[in-house]
Amino acid sequence: MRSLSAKAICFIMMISLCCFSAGCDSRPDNVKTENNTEEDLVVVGFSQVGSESYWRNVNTESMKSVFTKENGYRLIFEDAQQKQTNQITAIRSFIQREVDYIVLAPVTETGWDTVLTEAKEAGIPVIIVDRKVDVSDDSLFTCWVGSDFELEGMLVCMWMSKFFDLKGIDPGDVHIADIQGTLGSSAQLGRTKGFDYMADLHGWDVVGYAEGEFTRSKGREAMSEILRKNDDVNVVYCENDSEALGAIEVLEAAGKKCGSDIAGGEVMIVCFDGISEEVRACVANGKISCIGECNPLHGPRVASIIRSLEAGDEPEKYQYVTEGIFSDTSEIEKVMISGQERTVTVIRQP
Ligand code: GZL
Repeated sequence: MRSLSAKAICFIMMISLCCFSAGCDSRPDNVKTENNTEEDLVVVGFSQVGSESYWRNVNTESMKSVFTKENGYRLIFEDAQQKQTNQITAIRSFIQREVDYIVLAPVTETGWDTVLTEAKEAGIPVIIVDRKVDVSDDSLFTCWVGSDFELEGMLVCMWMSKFFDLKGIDPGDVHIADIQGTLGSSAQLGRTKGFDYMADLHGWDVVGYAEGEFTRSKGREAMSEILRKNDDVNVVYCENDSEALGAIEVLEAAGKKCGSDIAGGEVMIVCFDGISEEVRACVANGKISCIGECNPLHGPRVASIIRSLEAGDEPEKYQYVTEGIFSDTSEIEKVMISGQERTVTVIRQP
């Protein structure tokens, strides 16, 4: 996957850091003083989902840029290539190596009780990042930090609802499909739940679902599958950036135009993350109408949790990051749902 340019990372850090909720303290990321010797270092074993998306790459870079020797850490990084079995193996190796902390970005929610019990019995605190784990006993992990995925989904759908009202589009004329993320992951479960609730509430015609696994290639396959069954689809709800880019390729190859003018025959694309320059350019040129921000910069927050634990404090168990909405039009300035209001950030062609 093309690496991110410095400009893209600066943009992401600017947008994402200004959206961090108050919970992230302003202390430096280092946990030890300078000239750390090997035995002084805090050893962190990090099991990452994989490298399936732009979001994931920035998330990995955020963790690696914080957990450095200069900051007093030794990071053991394991990429699971989106397989839970690889994550379980990685956690067991961290236990064998007697790391000080285990950080897990779980690929899906279930199947963690046994290995997290082993970590608990070894006395190693586990911090969950990004997606959640569904375990019988929440003492199996110390903290979780990540996004409210259902809220992300509802905010994007509320933006669409406001847009359709503004344009006089009848809800029954909205023929919408959902390209889902990795089935069983919190991001997919939450974004799909938000979509289902809002589509039902507004009376949209849901023409189908297809699994996109949060990747561009599977996003292409999913869009092709949807088009084969429903050529009248005029809105595509993609559960991440990479899927949206794949869907746009397929729609354009089929002679369709991606854009907000669904009354004029265009196909509206909405998605989540807002990480890649390519996706931001699609918003600026109108191919993508709205993006639900998904904040990838978990490194500083996890470091803050570890510093608290090192100091003998008890950090908040569940830490949600605050996220916004990006769109190509200034016609909708704010979106409100479930008591949560967000100001829309307008991305235009520079
Ligand atoms: C969301 C994260 C999702 C991103 C995708 O926090 O779990 O996984 O939205 C990534 O891009 O693959």
